[in-house]
Amino acid sequence: MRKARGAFIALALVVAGAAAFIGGPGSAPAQGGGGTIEAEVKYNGAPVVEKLKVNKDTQKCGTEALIEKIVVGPNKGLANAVVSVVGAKGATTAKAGKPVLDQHGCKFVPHVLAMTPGEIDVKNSDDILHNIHTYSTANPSVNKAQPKFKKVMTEKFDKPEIIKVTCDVHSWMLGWVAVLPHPYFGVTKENGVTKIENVPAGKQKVEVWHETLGKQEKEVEVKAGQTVKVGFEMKK
Ligand SMILES: [Cu+2]
Repeated sequence: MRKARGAFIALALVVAGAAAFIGGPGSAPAQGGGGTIEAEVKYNGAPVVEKLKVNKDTQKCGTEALIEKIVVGPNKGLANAVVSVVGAKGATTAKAGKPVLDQHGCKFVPHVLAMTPGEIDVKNSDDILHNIHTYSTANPSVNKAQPKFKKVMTEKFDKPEIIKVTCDVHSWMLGWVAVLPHPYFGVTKENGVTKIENVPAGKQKVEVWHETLGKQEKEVEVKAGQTVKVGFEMKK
């Protein structure tokens, strides 16, 4: 009993000391001890872009649609890959700002969008009729016309999953929305790179997902205030 009380007092002193340190003059609030993951995703192959003749709404859509299945940058960087920390715990805060999926030039922009659960604005910048059709299983499926006068429709994706999005008016239109349970994610640009910031320190599993090349996983050690680099090479 005596021993336990002694331990309690010691603990109380430590806690008080830590509190004094955190709250001390000039000390910045702790950032949760997070680090940065810089992921570089490469693809050692040729880009895959299919072309399709368009004969509908050509004044907005053009006469040729590009279906970009594998977009590769000049240094073999793979674009449109979602990089996320699997099972990351800690902050449950959503990313700032409502995500926007635009329909512009009869394409979904961005082609791959990642978000935390919640609302998304689906825009129609084209002045023609589009239709939003989602292939989801965890979230209710959306299949709605978006006439030209309906500039924005707000939808809600509450459950984490990767959702395929199409438009039934323009068969080639294809987009992806990755709903992730935490804010630790990024989507690669044409250099194949994305950075994930404020990731809780410790061993973390990093996952890459690409619409045609599938998934890969690697473990990294995240250190507070530091950047850890991790490289992936996706294969067919
Ligand atoms: Cu459309």
